[in-house]
Amino acid sequence: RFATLTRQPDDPLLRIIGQHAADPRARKIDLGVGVFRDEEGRTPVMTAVKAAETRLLSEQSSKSYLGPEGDTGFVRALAKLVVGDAVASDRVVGLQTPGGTGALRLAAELMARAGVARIWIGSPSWANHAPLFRQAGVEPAMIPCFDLGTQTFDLDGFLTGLNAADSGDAVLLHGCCHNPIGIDPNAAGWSVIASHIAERGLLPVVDLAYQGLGDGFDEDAAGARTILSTVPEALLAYSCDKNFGLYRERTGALFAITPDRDSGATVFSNLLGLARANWSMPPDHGAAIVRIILEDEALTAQWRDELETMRRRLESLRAALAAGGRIGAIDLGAVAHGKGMFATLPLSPAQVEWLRDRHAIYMAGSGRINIAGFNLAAIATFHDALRDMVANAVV
Ligand code: PLP
Ligand code: TYF
Repeated sequence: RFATLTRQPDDPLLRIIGQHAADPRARKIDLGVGVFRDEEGRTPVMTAVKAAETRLLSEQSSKSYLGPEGDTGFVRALAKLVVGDAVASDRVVGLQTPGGTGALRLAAELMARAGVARIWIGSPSWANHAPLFRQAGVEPAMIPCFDLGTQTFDLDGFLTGLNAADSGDAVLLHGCCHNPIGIDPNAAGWSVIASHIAERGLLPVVDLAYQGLGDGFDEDAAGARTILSTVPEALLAYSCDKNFGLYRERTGALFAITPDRDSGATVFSNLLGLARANWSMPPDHGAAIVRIILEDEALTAQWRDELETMRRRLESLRAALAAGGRIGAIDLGAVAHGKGMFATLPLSPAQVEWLRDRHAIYMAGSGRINIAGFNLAAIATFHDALRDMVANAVV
């Protein structure tokens, strides 16, 4: 049986972690995998998370099963925070999932069961999106809609691409801090996308994995809320893994917006059944931490404060990177248009490889950089390395 299988490539992004770790050069810079880092390059446990964990350790009285819906207090608190009053609460159902990835996977399986054949995705997108939907039986259809030279999102190109969609198809939207480009629609753009989707009877699937790391906590949910308040049905996959720094704890949720309470109950029963057949129940620890934080005013304030510090760090690093201006064909100034952790520079695979070999700068083969991997000294090194690349006519 196993002889029929062929060898699969490993995740190129996760491979960079190992390559960087094995590099003996002291000045090496890791701009690879998308995790937040502080000025010293660490990805610390947030102090609000530590405090909640301490409380959990002393107060948790049982580890007995919960159920496929996970921690309902977590789901309720998160719904309030994310959906806000964009949609009447009797039109929202949700459940805890193993991270944003688990939420997306569950969304995909629900869509497949509901007869959604295709999902339209602006390209490039997070490398896991297309395979995840395809493996669940929903065919991804890519719409190229970013210009790396000018670091802009081509709204018209995206909408034109959507004209080929059939009613009943789905559309994937990055809620904020687009991965891998860093460029989101503006408020007017979100409104246009929302009405376009509603008019054509498409199902929006919003992937919100970086709330609070872009313009601000509520600002970052504004696009998602515009979509949710415009359409009868929608899915929202949420990840707490970046904005609570929980990564390996696999903390997320899937919300469905339904036309009414009755259809919500049907959708919810399907989500519970799919979750049960996948992972039975989600891992508890991360969601318990988030619930403790969100149900406590002081801890919430502390967490929001830490998140804001992280957001500001990204903002100032991005500005410092952009201050490099034009280097050869690359206009670094344009990365100032973006927000969040990522930007994708117009670099060829050969240039990415050259920067790694010559200057110990590690980034995804696509030219995507994790801005949190910098500090001010590393940005100066990066600017110099790009100038060196241009001087050596590396293309
Ligand atoms: N969606 C996007 C756009 C992401 O960048 C990520 C990153 O990991 C995820 C979803 C998945 O998040 P999680 O680690 O919570 O599964
Ligand atoms: O894009 C990133 O870097 C993050 C982290 O298989 C990530 O989303 C990368 C690859 C992967 C899972 C998470």
